[in-house]
Amino acid sequence: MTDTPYVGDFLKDSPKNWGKWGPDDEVGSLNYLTSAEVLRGVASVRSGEVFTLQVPMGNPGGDPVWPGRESIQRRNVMDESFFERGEGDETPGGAHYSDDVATLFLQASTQYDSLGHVWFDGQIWNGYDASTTAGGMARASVLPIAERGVVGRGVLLDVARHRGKKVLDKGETFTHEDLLEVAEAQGLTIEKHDVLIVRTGFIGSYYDTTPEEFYDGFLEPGLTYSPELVRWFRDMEIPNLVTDTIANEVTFEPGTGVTLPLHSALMRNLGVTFTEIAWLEELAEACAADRRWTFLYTAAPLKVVGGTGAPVNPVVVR
Ligand code: UVW
Repeated sequence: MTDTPYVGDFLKDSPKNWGKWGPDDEVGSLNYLTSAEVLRGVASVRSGEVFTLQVPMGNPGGDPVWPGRESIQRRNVMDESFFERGEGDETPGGAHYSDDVATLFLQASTQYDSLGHVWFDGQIWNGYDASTTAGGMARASVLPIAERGVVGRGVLLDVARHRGKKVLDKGETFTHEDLLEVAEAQGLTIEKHDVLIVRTGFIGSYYDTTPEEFYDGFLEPGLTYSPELVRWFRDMEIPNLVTDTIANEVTFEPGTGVTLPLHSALMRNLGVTFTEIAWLEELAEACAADRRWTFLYTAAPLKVVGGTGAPVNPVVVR
């Protein structure tokens, strides 16, 4: 027996945006990113510096993934060694080439979750029946997000730097009020429709330690649920939450032990898109160096039909 409440009871009074963008919507709060929001993002560009936010896929030391998932398995099915063995695919003109094939968890790198990724009470985003997830997402897959693309003003909230740490502790939490405190300390005003990019240092720490140490007692730092936080996301009309953690929130809600309740409260109920495992180290250094925390954020996950999520390499222009 566990005392952990059922997530549906835990969130029974939590607000929803279901129906707000019509009965067929599959991109949720990305609807807030209108052309005017794209131009607001463009207007924040000053220096033309470019940053890419994906972690490498297939790092020799492994990739940071949610326990139970695996790093990409990539192997060559054509390369010079095939030609040396006389097994190469010789073509007229004689040029050689390489080819490779990969098996991957679509959520085992920097990725967008589809809005239908997590659910309870038999309903996913916008009230679609959870049976539509069977065998491939017939509703609210990652494809509509990929087709739309995500472009707007991004703001970096460097919680780790604000707390004077290279990386937050395992299980260390913060709230929307902490984000506002970080913003104030950074001299930044979070505006409606900003893409929130939150740094904990956690993904960066994967590369500084061993997998054994990283996964020991797996408990990520991150945002923690409160009704006020959910209302703040709703009122600020936040389209996209991006973090340098695997799951964008503290692994278990500290008061109850509920696993990842913001996936349900923000993604399922409000349609906030989640971008996880973001690489933020160089971007954070640049922002801290000239104390400019706003930029153009652009991203488009791969167009995987029926996908629960898909890898992405977001591009930021400062
Ligand atoms: C889980 O699905 C557990 O996490 P994520 O949203 O990080 O893929």
